[in-house]
Amino acid sequence: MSVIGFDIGNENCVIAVVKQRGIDVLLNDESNRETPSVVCFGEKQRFLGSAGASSAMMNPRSTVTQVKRLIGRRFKDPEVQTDLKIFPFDTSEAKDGGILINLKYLGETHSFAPVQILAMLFSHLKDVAEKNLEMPVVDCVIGIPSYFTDLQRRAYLDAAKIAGLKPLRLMHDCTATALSYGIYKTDFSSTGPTYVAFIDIGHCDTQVSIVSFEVGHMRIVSHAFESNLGGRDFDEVLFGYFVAQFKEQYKIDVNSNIRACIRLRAACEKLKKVLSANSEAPLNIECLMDEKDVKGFIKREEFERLSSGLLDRVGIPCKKALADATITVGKIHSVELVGSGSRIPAIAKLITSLFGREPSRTLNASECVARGCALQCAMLSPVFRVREYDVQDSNPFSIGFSSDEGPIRTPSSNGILFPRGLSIPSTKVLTFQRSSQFHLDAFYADPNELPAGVSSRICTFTIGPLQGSNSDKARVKVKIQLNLHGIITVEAAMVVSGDGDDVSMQSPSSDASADGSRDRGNRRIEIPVSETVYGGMTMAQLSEAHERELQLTQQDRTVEQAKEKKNALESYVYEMRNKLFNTLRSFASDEEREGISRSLQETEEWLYGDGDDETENAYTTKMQDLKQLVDPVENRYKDEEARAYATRELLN
Ligand code: ATP
Ligand code: K
Ligand code: MG
Repeated sequence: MSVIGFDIGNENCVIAVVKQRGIDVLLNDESNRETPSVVCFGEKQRFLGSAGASSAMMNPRSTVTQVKRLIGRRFKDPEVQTDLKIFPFDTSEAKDGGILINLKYLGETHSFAPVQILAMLFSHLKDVAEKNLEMPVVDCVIGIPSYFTDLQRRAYLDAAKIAGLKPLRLMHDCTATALSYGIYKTDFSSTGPTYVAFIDIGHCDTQVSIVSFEVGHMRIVSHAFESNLGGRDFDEVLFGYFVAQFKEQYKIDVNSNIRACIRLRAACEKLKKVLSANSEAPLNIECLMDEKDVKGFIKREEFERLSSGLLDRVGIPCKKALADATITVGKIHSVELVGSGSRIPAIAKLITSLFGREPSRTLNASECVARGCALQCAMLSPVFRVREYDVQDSNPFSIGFSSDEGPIRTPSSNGILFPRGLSIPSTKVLTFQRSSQFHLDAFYADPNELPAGVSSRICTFTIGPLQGSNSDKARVKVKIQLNLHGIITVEAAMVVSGDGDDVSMQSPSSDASADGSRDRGNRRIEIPVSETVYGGMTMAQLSEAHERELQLTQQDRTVEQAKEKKNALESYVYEMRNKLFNTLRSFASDEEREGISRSLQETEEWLYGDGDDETENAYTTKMQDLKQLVDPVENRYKDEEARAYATRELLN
């Protein structure tokens, strides 16, 4: 069993694996360490990852990128609407308020939920990993942004399940990075914690965590984020600049042409990268639109001036993380800058002025999340031995509960059952006095902590019916967990009866440590619990999606196999034509040679005509027909070869 870490980025995915001698990053089909997060629907098959990126321009409207932005979100969410404006694919609102992505595939329009598209990406990465390792990949740890809501986390688990993966943990990106930083370090002070700031600037977001390290132990002190600020926003600055310039200079409106938009955006991203290493850069696109070639040019200074607003915003989560950690800049031992979006030189400058020291680049900026996830996977997997290391993550958003009788107030925590900053995982036990089935609602208690537009509802648990209680009011204990993925679940609910000792009788109350030992002498009967997640998938939908994914994979395989057989037939035609006039020449009669030659010619013509796009079976049949003619000649040649060999052996 392998232990794998996945970093699923908006732009790139990375797969890491723990081996006996260390952590490896796996290469994809094109021998790259990063795989584009692209799912593209061609006319007859899907193209995933690198293949998706290469096919994107041919299928601009049926290529999905940045699906992570849409996962577990509502169509009407203003942030989603802003994103959808720049995505070239068609979308609509699903019945449950979610998002549907509508794509042309096999001559028809098909609709997929973002979770299904994400599953396709997972399934591709799983495939890449399995090919590499030559063994099944199931257990894994997946990196997620710390600002992901309960629903987004559940959607990740659903996508993983559809793809046949089993995440042992969804791990916050910066936590994974911090783990890959801390586990091998032995030079931490033994007199107190060492504080390190991790700043991850990706394609779409910026995340900051302050982490305290002690020997054998790390603890996340604070998380902060800006969910709408990443490399992509810098591309948009350049994009806007050139759209305006080209409107004036070439009288073209790039925004009116999807293909031109995609090409200009891609060119701007390249330009941005060039500007990271050079003080100026040119932009040239042939035939951008209206048959016009365009030329542009920008200096780094100008780019920095245009993006000064974005640069200022990078500082906001950094300051917030420090404030939440209640430590001053002076206490920070080092600032680790990761994520490829951070390669813009002006960003490092800004961080330097903010923290009063240059950021370090100790870690591999694009691989650290996947590496940390792989390490965590090894730590959680029973089949692997890793050095003892304690990772304590922190709850990003305060979570409260209410029941049919109103908000649940606990004496200690001001109505909030799982406060922000609480360690993950955590368990709480609530006690109620009830005579029948009841509901518990989980919700985010402080909208100010959440990304804009996110609903505060999490889910509703139905507790009961209450069996085994013969009194009017039964004592019901509900054990609630903020689990390792950062998801709220009810672990168990039970009716407790008897005169045994119980400290949490006041109804309702919270008591994190109430468990069996306190209830000696009591009888406990477990009662059913069901959950309703708003916008989540039901078991039936999940298994339907799984079936669908299998069909799509089968279709891709069918098309791929036909292509392979076609290639084989093509090579056979060329090889035999060559052999027929060389090695095989003296083994065929004139008549045979003519017949074979004619068949080879016909097959070639067929391949470029009617047979250009045929089934696997059609190519196999053609191959068999050819072989029937060629094999007797080839066999004569082989027999002769064998005879000659035997004679040589005899003589020696
Ligand atoms: P996210 O974390 O938002 O999900 P991601 O993990 O895919 O996305 P990264 O791979 O860390 O993101 O970073 C991708 C971003 O980095 C892109 O915007 C890309 O243009 C940018 N980038 C890559 N190389 C450079 C460079 N040399 N200079 C500037 N930006 C760069
Ligand atoms: K990445
Ligand atoms: Mg990232």
